Amino acid sequence: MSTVIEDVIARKVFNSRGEETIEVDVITTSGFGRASAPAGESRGRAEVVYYPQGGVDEAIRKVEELISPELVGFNADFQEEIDKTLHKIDNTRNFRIIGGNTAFAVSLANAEAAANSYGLPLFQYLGGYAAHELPYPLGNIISGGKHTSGKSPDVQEFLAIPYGADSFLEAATANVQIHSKVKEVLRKKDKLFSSGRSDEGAWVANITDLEAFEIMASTCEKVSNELGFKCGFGIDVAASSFWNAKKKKYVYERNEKELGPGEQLEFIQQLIEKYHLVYVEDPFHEEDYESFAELTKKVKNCLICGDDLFATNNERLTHGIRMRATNAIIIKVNQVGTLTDALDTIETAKRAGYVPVMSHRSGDTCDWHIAHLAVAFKCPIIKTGVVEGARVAKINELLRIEEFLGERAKMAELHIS
Ligand code: 2PG
Ligand code: MG
Repeated sequence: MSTVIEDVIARKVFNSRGEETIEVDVITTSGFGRASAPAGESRGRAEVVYYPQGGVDEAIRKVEELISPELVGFNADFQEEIDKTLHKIDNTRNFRIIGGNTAFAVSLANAEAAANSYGLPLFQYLGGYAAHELPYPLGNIISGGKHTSGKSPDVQEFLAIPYGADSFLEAATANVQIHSKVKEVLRKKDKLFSSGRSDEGAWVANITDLEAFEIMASTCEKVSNELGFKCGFGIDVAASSFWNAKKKKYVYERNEKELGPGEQLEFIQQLIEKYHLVYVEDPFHEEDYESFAELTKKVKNCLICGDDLFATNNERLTHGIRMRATNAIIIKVNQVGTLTDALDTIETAKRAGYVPVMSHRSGDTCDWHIAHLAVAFKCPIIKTGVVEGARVAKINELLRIEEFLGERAKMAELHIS
């Protein structure tokens, strides 16, 4: 078998939001890999630039004229070399010449091509024999914030996590049940509810933040009791999207309140205590490391996670670790561009005892790569929605991985309570 790259081909496809995105095929002498890039709606400011000027068309041109000629002849299993070469071709800090999503698609397609050349599933190629732990699925149940419009909550995501499940199948089943029971509650609560769902497949309803908390708490408890294991819940506040830097306030427009940083901290702490939240992502805006650190110090049994805060960037994470800002980090490969960059960040996180959470984007494709990355890199949690095609693609792939591993499959170590 040979992993020598023979061709790199790029094309335009669409993501689940209907936006144009780039898809790349990497063809080796004995194998083939394909990857398409996702896109965020609530993006961190420290994320790389997705596309060069000229958008996806220009990105495709860059693959044809610059990237493909350079990579043909390389061995696909030299992932680090390939990713370094992408940086060299681009030669900027934020991939603005070739586009971060271009780098992402090439990098992931290459990893898959290498795995495929060896006849291995991607998670085994990347993680080896030791990769046999399944992540807990963190699933979006109710949407708000930038992922919706109208009178829905200001908090962007209300997320279930069945952390007491013994298998991935059990966990995924719990999330589906929570999702469907919440629909019934929303039907009764919101007379205008028409079963609308956001890009991530979570419900969009005319309710306040506090109503969403109540609904999540009672539904998760009900499903926990029915299934006989713990189903907790958490939130992605995505606070950067409603931080008003001029006023120095978090403006909860739909709930008609404004909170200063101190009040925000108190509010979040109360929510964690009252609802026993086990996961809180981006409770403060993306430059406020201090408030993150203060909250992390104050709460117990809750993951405080940085998404926009870190943007999967190793330097930002290193700064955060020095400040003891959080105890978890969202990993979105397209926030940094390449697999190697993302792996560096995951390794830094693990050395500090931070929980890496592998994540989809709100605009995603039916690619399943992150399912493999979560297992390969031992991320104890995967955030990838509950229903909707692009989400189910990852969930179903994890079910296949669990089946493939057979008796060796076990759930990841995750201590939240
Ligand atoms: C987030 C994500 C995914 P987006 O904020 O965590 O849920 O949203 O992809 O829009 O950044
Ligand atoms: Mg987020």
